[in-house]
Amino acid sequence: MVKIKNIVVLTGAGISAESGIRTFRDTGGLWEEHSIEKVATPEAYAADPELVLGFYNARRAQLSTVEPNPAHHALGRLEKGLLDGGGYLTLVTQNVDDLHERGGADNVIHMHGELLSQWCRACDSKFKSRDDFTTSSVCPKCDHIGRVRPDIVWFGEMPYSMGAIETAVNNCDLFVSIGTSGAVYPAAGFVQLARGMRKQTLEINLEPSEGSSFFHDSRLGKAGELVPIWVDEILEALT
Ligand code: BV8
Repeated sequence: MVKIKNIVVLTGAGISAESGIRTFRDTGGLWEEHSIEKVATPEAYAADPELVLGFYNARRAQLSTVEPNPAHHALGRLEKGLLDGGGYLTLVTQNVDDLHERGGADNVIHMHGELLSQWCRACDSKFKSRDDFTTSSVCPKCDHIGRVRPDIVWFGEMPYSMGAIETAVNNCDLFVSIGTSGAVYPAAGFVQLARGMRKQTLEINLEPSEGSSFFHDSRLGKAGELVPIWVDEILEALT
């Protein structure tokens, strides 16, 4: 049997649900209260920037009230354990929170951007900030007023690091999807990419995702309970 040393993990909102961050499409999810077209597209930002900035200000402010859960900590442990064993974890998240980093993961690909990062459209620089932003906010790099937008990949925009993600899938022994509904592309298509490259695939989710039938294996339940168990299995098999 091939030893599993290189792993790509894709996470979605479900992994942060037990930390108290709302998911998007579940009952009570964010998209029940906010329309995607009004808050998560470049057109929405052009039409009503204050509304969009307010939506992201509130979610950014929430970050200081939540903590990583056992699933985030387990992936931090997996990153270190694989490195010690001569392998590598590529942790790709669709989440814009910082809970993976606070759970101990050092190399996280935020393919849909980050709440704590801002992007000045005047000078094209990106900078970290916990502040609220308005249409009067000033870029700390170029002093332009009103050109700072959330560093978030909205619908219709190209997700980040697609080349690096494809390379990582190509080089992995196992692709694992955790806490995502499989409703948003291109992330939802990674499992098919992995299958096309003849990789093993595993889904860990509360319920079968939209792409569930593409996975070799599926573990259903809470990420906070299942992910630490799965990580222990992987690290034990490495020794
Ligand atoms: C692009 C902003 C071109 C950040 C987000 C028609 C068909 C196919 C595709 C399209 C189409 N029309 C348009 C598209 C493209 C579009 C798309 O996919 N639309 C869908 C809706 C049809 N995609 C795009 O526009 C993307 N860009 O395609 O560019 C391109 C790209 C590559 C190559 C060539 C061309 C840009 C997408 C970025 C969207 N940005 N939001 C923000 O505000 O947060 S999407 C939003 O959805 C979040 O980022 C989120 O991460 C993402 C995915 O959602 P999930 O994480 O899966 O969350 P969800 O609530 O859905 O599910 C939670 C799951 O967790 C559930 O299954 C639940 O059971 C489970 N769960 C709950 N609790 C737990 C749990 N599991 C375990 N434990 C628990 N405790």
